[in-house]
Amino acid sequence: YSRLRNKNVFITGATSGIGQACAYNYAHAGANLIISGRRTERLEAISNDIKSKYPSIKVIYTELDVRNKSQIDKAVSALPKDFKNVDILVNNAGLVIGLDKLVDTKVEDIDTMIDTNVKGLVYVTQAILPTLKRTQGHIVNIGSIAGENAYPNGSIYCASKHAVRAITQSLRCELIDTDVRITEINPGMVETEFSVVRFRGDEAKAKDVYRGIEPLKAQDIAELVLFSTSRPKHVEIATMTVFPHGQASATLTHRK
Ligand code: NDP
Ligand code: 8X3
Repeated sequence: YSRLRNKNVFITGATSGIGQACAYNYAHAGANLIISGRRTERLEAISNDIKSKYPSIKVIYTELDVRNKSQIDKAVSALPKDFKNVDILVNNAGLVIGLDKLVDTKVEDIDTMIDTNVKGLVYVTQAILPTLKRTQGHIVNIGSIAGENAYPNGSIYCASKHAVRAITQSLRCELIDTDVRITEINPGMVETEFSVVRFRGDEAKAKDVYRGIEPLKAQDIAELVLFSTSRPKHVEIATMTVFPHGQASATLTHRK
C-alpha cells in the first residue's frame, strides 16, 4: 500500500462499519483523512483515536449529510489548504430502511434511501470530481450485491444500488479520457450497523440476518477498498463482488 502514503482520502459515512474501517486502514497506510458523516460526536471520537494511534498522519472531520447538496458544497470548498487536493473519494454512506413489499413502503423511507444512496453519492461526486481530475484521483463507490440481484421486500434499496452500478458505469465512460479511475465494490452480507438501521434498532432481528453464517466484516471490505486504490496508475479495477462463504447471491445462503 506504499502508493497511499500522503494521499488525501475523503470518506463518507465514516462513523460506523465499512467507512470507519476504511478510515483506520488508510491511516495505517499513511494517508491523510477527511472523515464525514452526520454523527459528529462519533467523528470526533474516531478522529481523536486515529490521531493518537497514527500521530504522523493528518485527520480532519466534517459533519455531512449527503442528502444536503449545499452542505456538501460548503464543506468541500471550506477544506483547509492541506486537504484541498483530495486524491481518493470513498462514496460509502448508505442505508436501507425496512424489509417491506413495494406497495407497503412508506414515502419517507423511499425518499431516505434514494436521497442518501443515489442522490447523495451523486452530489458528493459532483463536488469532488473537479479536484480528482487535477490530482489524478480515484473514486470508490460502495454498491451492493443488491445492485446486481433484486430480492423481494427490498425493491427500493435494490433500485438504489442498481443506480449506483449504472452511475459508476456511466462515469467510467465519461472519465475514459481523464486520469481519474473508478471502482465499484459490491459486498454481500457484512455485519455492521446496516441491519440494525434496517430494522429500526431491533438488535435481535438484525443479529438473525447472520444466523448460521460467518458474515464479512467491515475490515474485509476496507482491505478491498485499499487494494483497489493502491494499484499502479494503468490498473483500473472496475467491479469487485464479494460474499461471505455460504452466500452465492442476494437470496441464496447456506446456513449451518
Ligand atoms: P453502517 O450502518 O454501519 O454505516 C453506514 C454509514 O453511512 C454510517 O457511517 C452513517 O453515518 C452513514 N450515513 C447514513 N446516512 C447518511 C447520510 N444521510 N449522510 C451521511 N452519512 C450517512 O453500514 P455499512 O458500513 O454496512 O454501510 C456502508 C455502505 O455499505 C452502505 O452504502 C451500504 O449500503 C453498503 N453495503 C452494506 C452491506 C452490509 O451487509 N452491511 C452489504 C452491501 C453494501 P451517520 O449515521 O453518522 O450519518
Ligand atoms: C446489503 C446486502 O442483501 O442485505 O447491501 O441487501 S443485502
